Amino acid sequence: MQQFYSGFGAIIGRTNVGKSTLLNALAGEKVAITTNKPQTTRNAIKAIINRPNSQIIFIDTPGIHKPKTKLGETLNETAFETLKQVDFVLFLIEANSKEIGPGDKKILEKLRETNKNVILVINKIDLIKTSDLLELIDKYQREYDFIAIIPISAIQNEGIEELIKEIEKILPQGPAYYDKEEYTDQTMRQLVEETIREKALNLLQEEVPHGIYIEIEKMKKRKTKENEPIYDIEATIYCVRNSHKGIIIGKNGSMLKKIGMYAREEIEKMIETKVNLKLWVKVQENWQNEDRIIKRFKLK
Ligand SMILES: Nc1nc2c(ncn2[C@@H]2O[C@H](COP(=O)(O)OP(=O)(O)OP(=O)(O)O)[C@@H](O)[C@H]2O)c(=O)[nH]1
Ligand SMILES: [Mg+2]
Repeated sequence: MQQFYSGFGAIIGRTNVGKSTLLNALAGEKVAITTNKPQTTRNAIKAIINRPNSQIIFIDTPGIHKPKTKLGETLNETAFETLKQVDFVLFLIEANSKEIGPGDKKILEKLRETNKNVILVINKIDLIKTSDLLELIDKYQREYDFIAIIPISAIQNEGIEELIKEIEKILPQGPAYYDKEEYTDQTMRQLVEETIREKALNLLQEEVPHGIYIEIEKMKKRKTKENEPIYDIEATIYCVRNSHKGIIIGKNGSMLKKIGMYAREEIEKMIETKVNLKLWVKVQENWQNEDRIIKRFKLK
């Protein structure tokens, strides 16, 4: 009988380097939301990839950054805790960075502590000339004994197959941990919350996006008069200031309408059912420091 291989791998890196974009490229599906704003990812999110002789479970993690709130500290902790639970690590950096900054130094320190198989993945090579990479590679090679160094462009799907091949070389023998049909561990509720957050993050500017979180109040399937299935979904966008609430609602409700429209379109595609989406906005000033709320971003 042919051998089967499987394993868990964490994707770690500073915020905004493209970890979630890489997760989606590896999965060939949209599993995690991605935006051009830092600190987008707030949970360790799994994507399950099935190959003929292997199953690889990738775990996307929140980006490492200098925390300003308890939420920020929790996000960093979640990322570093994930490192301990995996068989291998993809350490993601940006091709256009010149130096090893404090965030990457901290990550290298944690990698040395956990002593895992680490692949250095250099993302966003579409932004540079490949010859410029040599210096960066040299700097990182002095810091850690990586099992491989792979340049990629997650957004252009470049280098992804090479990366998977490299991972397959180090996968231990093991069973398929998840059903072939499963592509993520997120619940439908989480996927809906994240979709709304992505649309809000994309449309909002400056400090407003960092201060929001989404809560689903209601999600119920029913039949329309025409006997068609439809989901009624009600969700609240929480923000940290009254002025932010005004911005999120927008003139005559125009911003909230836009967020709702984009989110509804994507949710409908995702669950292949019509959706009636109602959004509310509420202020909860200090939620980023409240244990009751930020515990949902801790590793389970
Ligand atoms: N040019 C270029 N941009 C990329 C590439 N990969 C990701 N990006 C962009 O980088 C930004 C951040 O991407 P994310 O995938 O959200 O980054 P992340 O590391 O998950 O960020 P956090 O969740 O905040 O830690 C987005 O605007 C992406 O479109 C790439 O290969 N090339
Ligand atoms: Mg992310």
